[in-house]
Amino acid sequence: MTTPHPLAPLSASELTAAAAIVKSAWPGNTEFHFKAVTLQEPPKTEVLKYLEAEHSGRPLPIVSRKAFINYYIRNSSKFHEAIVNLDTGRLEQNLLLGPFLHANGDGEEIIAIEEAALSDEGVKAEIAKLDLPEGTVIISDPWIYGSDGINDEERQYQCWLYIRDPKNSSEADSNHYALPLPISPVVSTATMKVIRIDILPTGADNTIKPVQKYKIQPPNEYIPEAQTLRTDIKPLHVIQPEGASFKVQEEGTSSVLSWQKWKFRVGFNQREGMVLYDVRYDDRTLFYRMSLSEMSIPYADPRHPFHKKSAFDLGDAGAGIMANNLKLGCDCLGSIYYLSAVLSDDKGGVTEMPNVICIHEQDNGIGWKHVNYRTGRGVVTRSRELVLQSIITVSNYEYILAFKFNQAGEIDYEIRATGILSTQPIDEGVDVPFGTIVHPGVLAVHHQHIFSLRIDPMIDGYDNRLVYDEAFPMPRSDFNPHGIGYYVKETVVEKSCGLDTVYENNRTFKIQNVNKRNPINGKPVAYKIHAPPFQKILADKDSYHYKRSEFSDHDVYVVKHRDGELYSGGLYTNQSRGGTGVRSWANRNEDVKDTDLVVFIQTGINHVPRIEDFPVMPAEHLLIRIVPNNFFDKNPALDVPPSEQSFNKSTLLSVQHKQPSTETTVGKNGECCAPKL
Ligand SMILES: [Cu+2]
Repeated sequence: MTTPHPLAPLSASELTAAAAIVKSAWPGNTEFHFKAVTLQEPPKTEVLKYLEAEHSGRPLPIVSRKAFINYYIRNSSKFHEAIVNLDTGRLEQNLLLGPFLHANGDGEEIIAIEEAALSDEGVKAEIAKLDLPEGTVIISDPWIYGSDGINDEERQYQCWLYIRDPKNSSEADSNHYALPLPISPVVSTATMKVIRIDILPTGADNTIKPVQKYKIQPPNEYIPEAQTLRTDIKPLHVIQPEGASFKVQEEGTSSVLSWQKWKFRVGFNQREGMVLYDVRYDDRTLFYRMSLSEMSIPYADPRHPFHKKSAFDLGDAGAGIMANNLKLGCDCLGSIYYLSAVLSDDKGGVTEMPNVICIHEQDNGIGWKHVNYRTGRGVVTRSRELVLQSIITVSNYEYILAFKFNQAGEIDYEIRATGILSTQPIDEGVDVPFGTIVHPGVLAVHHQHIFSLRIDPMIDGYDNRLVYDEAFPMPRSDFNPHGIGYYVKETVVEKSCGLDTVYENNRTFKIQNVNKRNPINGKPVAYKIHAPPFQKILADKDSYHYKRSEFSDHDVYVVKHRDGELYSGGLYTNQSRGGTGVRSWANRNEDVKDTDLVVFIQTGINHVPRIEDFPVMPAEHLLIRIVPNNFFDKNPALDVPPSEQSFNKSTLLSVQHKQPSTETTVGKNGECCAPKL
């Protein structure tokens, strides 16, 4: 067997070997609940040496292969963290973690929690008070419990209950979010028993009313068989008659992609899902590592128990383990290459994750164009993109996450949010300022989706700096007598910190390498960052939401690189207390100038639901752009062949009409005439 690449995710045999080594440290009858078995990425300094050798064809250094594991002794709150050396078979670390550190949920556990909630006698007694028709199906959505500092030392789930349309109970895909119930059991993961039943406030204030007969509203389904489907849409086929222009080299559990001067390695893990490593353009280094680091979804309803509702979908669940099995012709159009993955399961085995990333090219409109109006000659190129897409389902919501590369040396990270709003019951005739009624008796509470993208740069070398440009009006003077001048000033970020965009100043962040200068203008080579504006977390600074969501208060965080600091909301987000994420790292006040730094880019949506977001939400889009800035000596897409009908083979639908053709004459001495029409 060839040695795996140091950045390749653990293979099936490595996953089971790592879990077996942990198991062997305990008595034979111990039952385990594994939460994560994943690659312990080697120190960056070691990997960089490996990458240098790899790219120059020198002998590869040996980098030891390690697994990071966390697990419970099953049905207990004994949470452990272990490091296994897969080369030696040695358990290098095995720690019982202290209080307030809890693992993510997992699929098996969530199903067990649903059952625990619905089989509880107390819950059944409350449901009986609703006087539901015979045969009504109750659905439980277990939610990560959240934090409020009140009796929340133990790991638990808050379950939101719903019913399926009683007139269509056999339809398993009926939209239960249209029929929410006012009963919310809390289940302990240590005992798998209901420890409390919350009755939800359904009016405009905190009043809790005894559970009474439930008024069944009409259903609101999203499935196609419940709709009258439109019939006037004709097929649109994406055809690449000669195949795709990218190349995928699968090397065990990771793959190397080459496309249009781009080259990078793709990995996939339980927590972040898709991770890009060693991103290069035309053999120039750009990024050591790029991934979605965390997302935070704090809700606006201040009433118990909704005040704890705040999800961290990567830390609480995992973008890898929640990834969809993508389907040809549905999730991805055109000539598609799928990547599959293998992740750990809860018993120390493996879970096959087929088709978790789809790779394809797409046309993104015009790349660049100019028409010389004197000659009438237009030169135009299309912009071709390479897309790597992954879709995750986290309970009610879907996120469509994509890295897009283009021919101008640019990278876009696109987030689309879709799926179904997490709903709660509201009395008829009541309106509240912290949510929108999306269906009779159904409240969709306002919430923020705040995303944090981690960028570990190596722009033309390993020592980089973060700077920002700002534009200011020039004061009036003899030089600027008309008061119209303005200038751009650059500020270097010296210390680790959180920073914000200042729109009045057109503040623009750039990651620079001052040791590499542009040959034309002498400026440091750089990549700049454009991210959509977002409202920072609204929960106040003393709240648990704010303390836990350490990335949500700034557009950009810059910190000095430290191995293992990958997750901007901290390693363990479930019922976390804060103090372990990027805000805390930035507070170390370390030098970040011309060194190995990491940048976290935040963006988000303040999701004030609209009725059109129900019963399923049209995808909302966010685009983070990472684009070269004085990195090339001219437009790097100049060599893209011009767009021509002979290549693109478009079809004329309108009646053929003749446009006036243009003719020009250039005299032999270079003098030129006006075009003759
Ligand atoms: Cu939303």
